[in-house]
Amino acid sequence: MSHPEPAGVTVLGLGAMGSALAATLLDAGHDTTVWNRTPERAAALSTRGATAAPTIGAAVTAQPLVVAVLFDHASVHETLDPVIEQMRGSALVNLTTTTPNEARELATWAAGHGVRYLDGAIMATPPMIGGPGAAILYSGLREVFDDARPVLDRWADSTYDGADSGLASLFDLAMLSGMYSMFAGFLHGAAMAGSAGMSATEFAGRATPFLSAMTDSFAHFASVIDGGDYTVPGQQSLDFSDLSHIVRASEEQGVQPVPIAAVQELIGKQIAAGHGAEGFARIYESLRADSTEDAR
Ligand code: FVH
Repeated sequence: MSHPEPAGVTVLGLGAMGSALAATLLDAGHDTTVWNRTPERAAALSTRGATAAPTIGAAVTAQPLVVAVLFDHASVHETLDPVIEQMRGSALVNLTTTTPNEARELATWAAGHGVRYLDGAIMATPPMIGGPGAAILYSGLREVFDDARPVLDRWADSTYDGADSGLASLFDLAMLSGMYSMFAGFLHGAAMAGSAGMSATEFAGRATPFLSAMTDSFAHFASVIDGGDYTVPGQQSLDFSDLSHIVRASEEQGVQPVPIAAVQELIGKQIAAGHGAEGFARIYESLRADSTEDAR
């Protein structure tokens, strides 16, 4: 049985992430063309077998699949605006972090020049690329996802989230929002314990098992939200969840209560609107996009 040749790919942007993606392709035998605004950054990959394109025009015409791993939305336009007409008929997979609307703008712009666009959001650090635990979300043209799948799967677990090009970015940033809020909560706790002399290392050792166990609550909150009934039995009520004592304790210790005060504010609004007997998950109603709540 014959196996198809690994597809040729151009990688634009050789920062930490672009270099990791290109190196993984080279290791897997793909014909890989690379380009970077600062050309010196292509040297290490050239040694490993990549072709360093001398110009952006040469880069985008060298292969039928072009992958952009640049800094931000503006840098994608700055790089590709001058050569977009040369890309007519190509597929562009953009792994540069953007907002959902920026991704949609790029999809419309690309389509206007006959370029088939797929947006991607990387949920991994550069050393994770090509190994277990790496995930990349995609949205946009399904045909690009399907055609490029043998390339995409070299890097990470690939998930297609739909035709709306903004969805990969949206789901990525939603998860990062959860992550950073959790990190801020941990750091606030470390500052509270630190006010009594506990090292952050000791606090991390003690907090990690507790916080990990608490993530089991996500599924319970989710079923209450999706069921739309915050009065179902077995929930911790908003009245019971009053966090003003944690805010006070933080202030007493001279620690800024900002992260926990933000949560307490959401709880307080729901209680003031008459929902104190309902479950903690009800603060979702203050946050969600199409909320008509007075407790916003
Ligand atoms: N590194 C990570 O852990 C995260 C994981 C999640 C996804 N991000 C996003 O991936 C994009 C690239 O990230 P990176 O880590 O490779 O970033 P840098 O090492 O800073 O490299 C940036 C590259 O972008 C080039 N660049 C910047 N501005 C421009 C521009 N105006 N025109 C052309 N190229 C530009 C830069 O080139 P140079 O400075 O070497 O000349 C680098 O190649 C990013 O969206 C992350 O959010 C990574």
